[in-house]
Amino acid sequence: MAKTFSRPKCLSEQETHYCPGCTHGIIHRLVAEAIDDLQISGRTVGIAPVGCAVLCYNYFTFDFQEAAHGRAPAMATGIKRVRPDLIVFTYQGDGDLASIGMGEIVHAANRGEKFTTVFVNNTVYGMTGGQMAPTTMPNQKTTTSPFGRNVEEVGMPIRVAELLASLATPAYISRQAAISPKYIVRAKKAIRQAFQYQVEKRCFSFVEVISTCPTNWGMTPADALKWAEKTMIPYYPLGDLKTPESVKEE
Ligand SMILES: Cc1ncc(C[n+]2csc(CCOP(=O)(O)OP(=O)(O)O)c2C)c(N)n1
Repeated sequence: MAKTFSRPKCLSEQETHYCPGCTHGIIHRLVAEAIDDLQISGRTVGIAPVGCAVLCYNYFTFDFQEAAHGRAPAMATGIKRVRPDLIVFTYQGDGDLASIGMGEIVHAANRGEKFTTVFVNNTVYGMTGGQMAPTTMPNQKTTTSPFGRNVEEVGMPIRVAELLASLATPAYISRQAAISPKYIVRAKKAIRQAFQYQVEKRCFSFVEVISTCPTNWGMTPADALKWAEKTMIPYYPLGDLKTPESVKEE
């Protein structure tokens, strides 16, 4: 029988610690496939976040550096500026990137730093027990919004991709989803494209990936996928928000 699928070279054999139904593992795979495909593993450095993906350096075979909570863009800036020959990316959750680290990502994007960010939006702080994040949906129950996110008190969820796409400098801003095969195929293309732009020195490049957290959402993995599609995608529309071509047309 023909083998149609195998483990990307950039993924280690280590089993992940993620909960059943979590999409971090899928997104790791898409990153690994992109790095394999572009043949850049020997010069790639990832910056791990503080969050559920804190141990992601165990799952990739290329180099990784751990950053303080939300500070991955600062570390990526330093590494890339000192070693512009390296391919540098940050991998960050919504608590890490859109809460404590919001200032870091906005300024790195606006400076046009020559690295790539993979932003995993699962609407909660997964690692610490499912607290409300800037991306939590209106009326969504979390451990710190037990009656649902009250938008009168805390405002509407932040659309990070749109916010960064409003800046003049970044080259590539995209939002994708890892919640069903049809979306994953597109997410794979966008993540590869984001790294390709970095290889071509066209940056800042950024891909938000709509994700799930069945454990903290209190749902089965199957229900979490359905909820993400029904509730998140209408508010967080998918597709490229900004490309180097769209910048030229402005
Ligand atoms: C300075 C600092 N503040 C707070 C924390 C606690 N903390 C650890 S992970 C985390 C949030 C992680 O959520 P997210 O970035 O959405 O990633 P996920 O776990 O959902 O993948 C927080 C607040 C910390 N480790 N360091």
